Amino acid sequence: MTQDNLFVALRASFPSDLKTVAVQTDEGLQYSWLDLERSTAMVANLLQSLGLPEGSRVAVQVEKSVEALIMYLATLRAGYVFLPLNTAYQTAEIEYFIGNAEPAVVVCSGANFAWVSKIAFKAGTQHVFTLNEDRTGSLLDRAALQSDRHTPVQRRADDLAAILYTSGTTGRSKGAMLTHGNMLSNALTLKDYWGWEKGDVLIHALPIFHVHGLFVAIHGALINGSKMIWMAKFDPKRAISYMPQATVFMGVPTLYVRMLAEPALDKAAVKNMRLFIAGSAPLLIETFTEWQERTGHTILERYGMSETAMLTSNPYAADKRYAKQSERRGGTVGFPLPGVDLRVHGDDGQKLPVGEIGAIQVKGPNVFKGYWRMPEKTAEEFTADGFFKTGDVGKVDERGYVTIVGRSKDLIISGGYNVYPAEIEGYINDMKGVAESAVVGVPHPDFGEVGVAVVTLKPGASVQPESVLAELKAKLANFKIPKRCFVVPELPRNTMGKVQKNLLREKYKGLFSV
Ligand code: MCA
Ligand code: AMP
Repeated sequence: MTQDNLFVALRASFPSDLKTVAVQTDEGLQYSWLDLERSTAMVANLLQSLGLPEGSRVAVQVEKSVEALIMYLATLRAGYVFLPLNTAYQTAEIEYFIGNAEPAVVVCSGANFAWVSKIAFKAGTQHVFTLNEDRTGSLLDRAALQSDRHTPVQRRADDLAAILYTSGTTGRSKGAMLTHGNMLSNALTLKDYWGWEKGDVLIHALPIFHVHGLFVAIHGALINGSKMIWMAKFDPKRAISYMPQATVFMGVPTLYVRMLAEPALDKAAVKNMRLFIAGSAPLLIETFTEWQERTGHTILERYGMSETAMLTSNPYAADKRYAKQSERRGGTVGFPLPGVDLRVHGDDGQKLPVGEIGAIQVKGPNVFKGYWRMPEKTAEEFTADGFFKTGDVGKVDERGYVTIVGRSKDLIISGGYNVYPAEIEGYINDMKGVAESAVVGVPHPDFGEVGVAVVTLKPGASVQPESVLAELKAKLANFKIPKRCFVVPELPRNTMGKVQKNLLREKYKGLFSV
């Protein structure tokens, strides 16, 4: 049997001198490649000592730290399935994910241990560890007793490596099952496509609960043996101050908008930088152009999903093997990556001619295995000939550049985080006195797009918009809370009785005057 464990491929790319720095933190701590090798061995040994069943899920809801990165790598190394959870998630959200995934191990912060462990034990989890930002907690205490030698567990390319929950248009989250093969193929493709070179240093500024920060950024650096400057939390001033020591930056558009607001961002500050990459949400052409003017660098925009990792990318440079063009075109997401088959289909299922707008469908070694324990949902999202329906609407021009023009799924992308209106509406509709609600996305200068809730009441009821938002805040992750709420007499409907969200979007589009 071949050894396809992703960790082994990442480990094989570590530099030959393991004593050099692999990760440098905001606090000035330095972790060598040897530290990563040994600490992941210790945590992997701890996991293996628990006698967990094959395919066990390891759910982790902790703040970003190098130890959280070690936890991820150790889970791969030990052959288990990593399940990252955003630290903004609250009780109801965690209850759903843990209940659905039934992890054998849960890792949370000490501060959340009481409520998280209660949920976990109820769901049958046997082991709950703590891991804090200051490198304390039972996980590291227990791992410290383990050997720092460990042989990575044998995995096949088709074995699960991670489950990433992505909300559904019905409001119920689905766990996207990604394999070792999915992630390794994507990492190798991007290493080549983005021209990673010896000596590259990545500023890691994103959270590590989602594809962008966890896979694209971490795998990108590790598979190139590149050092990471590890920011526990994004701060535009600090990010700019790291640029003289770095060469690559990856961010959601909001990070670029925030750095542009800093006077320190100029050509001198980015002199050492090789590449700026953006994704997870549409990059406004204004941001793209302003960045070009201020820094002399052209942001490379790419497009992906939790279910597929990266799908398309603007070119790094002219390369005859891949792209016909070397130009990074603002407003487009570039070309399908090598190995990715991307097509645009019409409503009746036929392939559309060049330039026409339709549903984006994809196929490739990076496309996930299906939704965790949802075979019907999985079947619905694939075409008969094996293409995954992305839910994004776009077109491909005559030169092959892909442009995303919208989404068929009702989704708001706020600061790079996905917010599903159906989930929020469900909570609002359950509130006392509320008849119904509609949550729509409107433009926002910082987050790109934010949610606005429009609510109607039951006859005789009196509910204040502030109390709707306060009640939501008590239940849901903070980034999902609509930024404004309006109580109105009725929602606009079409002749079929369907709420016309487009009219609401139009009505409220100037609220945050972009
Ligand atoms: C924070 N807030 C937000 C968001 N983030 N509101 C809307 N959208 C957001 N994204 C609100 C909080 O609710 C809070 O409000 C206030 O801002 C301050 O919170 P704080 O956590 O301090 O905010 P921040 O540190 O300024 O965070 C902004 C951020 C963060 C750095 C842009 O949202 C972020 O890291 N976004 C990146 C997300 C990401 O990595 N996405 C990749 C997904 P209040 O005080 O009222 O409570 S992967 C993906 O999409 C695909 C696969 C792909 O292609 O990559
Ligand atoms: P997620 O569910 O977090 O994986 O989000 C994936 C979605 O983010 C995609 O289906 C797109 O709608 C959106 N997305 C990612 N990158 C881009 C981009 N560069 N431009 C526009 N939308 C994007």
